[in-house]
Parts: sequence; structure tokens; C-alpha cells
Amino acid sequence: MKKYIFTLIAIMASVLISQAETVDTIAQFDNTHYDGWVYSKTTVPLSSSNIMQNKINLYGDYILTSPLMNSGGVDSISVSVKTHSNINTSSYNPTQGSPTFTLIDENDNELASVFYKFEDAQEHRAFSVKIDLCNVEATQFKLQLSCKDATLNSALSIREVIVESLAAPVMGDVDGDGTVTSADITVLYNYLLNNDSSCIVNGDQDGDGSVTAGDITLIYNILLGS
Ligand SMILES: [Ca+2]
Ligand SMILES: [Ca+2]
Repeated sequence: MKKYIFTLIAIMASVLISQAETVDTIAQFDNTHYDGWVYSKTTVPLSSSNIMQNKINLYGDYILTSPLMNSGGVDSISVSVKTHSNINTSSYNPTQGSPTFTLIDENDNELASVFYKFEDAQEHRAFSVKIDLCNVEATQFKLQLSCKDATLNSALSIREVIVESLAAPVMGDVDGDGTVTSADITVLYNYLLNNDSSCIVNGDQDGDGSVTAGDITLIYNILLGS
């Protein structure tokens, strides 16, 4: 029974560590973090003087643009947004304030676009969208938030934007340092022989649900180039 429980815990641990994704905050906007962000129809760098009451309003041609971010090694981004609205929901259609998230390259060419439709009226919102970068070939990109259907009276007020990059694990990279080396094999040996999982970030390399000698073989094959 003890052995069974130990095996079960080991399998659960291996599944957990095999699903790790690297998450980094790569851009942030709020009333104290606005360096490099631009707000306007034209090009107005953000400053404390145009962030009114800790928020900026999006409607019509007004756009909030992030600083340039690097797309290298990034699988997708997660954009978390907090909003605040004073709109009179009995007078305005709340979906008018639905935002569009657009990725552009450094020459302002559109790379991807996601529309997030509000289904109901809420004064405060906190929501996240995930944008895939798999088909984005540009090495750098910016994020734009816009709300073209809104008017001054139904504007979307942005309080906070946090952009996080989600990077898929590198195949064979057990210790999560970004490269595949003999150290990744050593880490797996330590786990299999001594039950030491302290350096494992992604143990289950072949995706069979457990960490075994098969995962070591897979890394050997990567190192040998086969
Ligand atoms: Ca490694
Ligand atoms: Ca495995």
C-alpha cells in the first residue's frame, strides 16, 4: 500500500512538473507604470497628466499602444485588463465598449487581432485574453487596445493592463535553463535514482505521463541530433 501511494505521488508530481510553462510579465500599464506606452489618435506619450483619475478612456480613434516587446521564444501572450466605467448602462449598449486587441509589428503592420465582446453591463471588469503568436514571424511586436464603436459617453476606461508571455518548454530541457545539455540528463538520473526532483522543471519529456528512463533516452537522442 505504501509503495502504491508513493508511486501515485511520484506520478502526480511528474505530471505537474511536465506541464510547466515559463511566464514572464513583459509589459504593464497603470497609473504608475506607463513608460513607453502611447495614447491617442496620433502619438502622445503617456504621462501622469493624461492618465485622468487613474484611467485612460478608449473610444472612437483613441488607441492605447504598448512598448515594443520581443517575440523570440514566446508561444502566446496573456493580456489581463482591469476596467472601470461610469457609463449609464440604461442609456448605452454595454457591448459598445467591447475592446479589440491588435498586435502590430514595428512598422505598424497588423499581425493578429482579437475582439473581446462584453455580453452585459458592468461597472468594473477584470478579464484576460490569450493571443497566439505561433504564426507571428516578426521579432518584435506591440499591443494596441481600441474601442472603435464606443463614444465619449460609452468609453472603455482602462485602469490596468498586464501582458505576460507564455513560452512552451524546450523539448529536452529538464532543468528549464532554456538549453538541452548533459545537465538535463543528470537531473533526471538524480530523480530516478535518489528521488531528488529539486532541479526538475519539465521532467516528462515524451509526454507519457511519468518520468522514466524513456525520457533520458529522448534527451540522449536530442543531444545526438537524431
Ligand atoms: Ca537544460
Ligand atoms: Ca515520460
